[in-house]
Amino acid sequence: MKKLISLLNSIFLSILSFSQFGPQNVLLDHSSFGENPRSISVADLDGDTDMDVAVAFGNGNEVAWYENLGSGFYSEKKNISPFNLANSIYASDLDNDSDIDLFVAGVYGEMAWFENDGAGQFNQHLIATPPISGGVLVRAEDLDQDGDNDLLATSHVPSQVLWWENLGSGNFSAANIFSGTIDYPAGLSCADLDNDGDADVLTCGDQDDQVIWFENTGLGTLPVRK
Ligand SMILES: [Ca+2]
Ligand SMILES: [Ca+2]
Ligand SMILES: [Ca+2]
Ligand SMILES: [Ca+2]
Repeated sequence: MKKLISLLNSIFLSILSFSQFGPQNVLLDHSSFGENPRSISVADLDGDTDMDVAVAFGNGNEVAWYENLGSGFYSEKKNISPFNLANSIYASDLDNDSDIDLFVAGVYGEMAWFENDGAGQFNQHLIATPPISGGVLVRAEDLDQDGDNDLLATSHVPSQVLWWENLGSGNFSAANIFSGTIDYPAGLSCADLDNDGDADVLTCGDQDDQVIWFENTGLGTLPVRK
């Protein structure tokens, strides 16, 4: 029995050792300059199979990325574009050409997607938004299951969850607003929560202590709050 316990202990410890982390590595250390990085998203932005890092800078008023140089070493910051009070960034292929584009929102609701030329050079396209502001968060997911990634956002004022259908060729519909309300949505995530094959949407209320999800009810219909 003692041998068995000892064996189990050593297996447990060896599993633990695989999940430990080394010291932190620094991509950016310009804290004295107040660039205020607020959001990150990781994807292969230059198509060389390694993971690069895109960053939204709030007070820096810009979006930028860091190229993975291999083995976890990163380039200096590569500027993509000025962006007023950039608050949230999400990497996803938005024009279905197999390279990873960027979806960005500012604190006051400005939104744009940045078309990747495949090598990490980006071209900005503005997205028409209703008057939303305050801690805007963004994400992209194929909500209507037509093979392209649609856009999602939350805003504080008014407190809303919204989505834009991807119409193809880099065009998006007007904003659709989810039914139901939540006070100051402060998180945004997607996953198939009811195992019916489509992506559902989760958020949480900063001011009303709620974590909720919206069931995706299928093609062309608004999700239903759970
Ligand atoms: Ca890369
Ligand atoms: Ca693309
Ligand atoms: Ca879609
Ligand atoms: Ca589902």
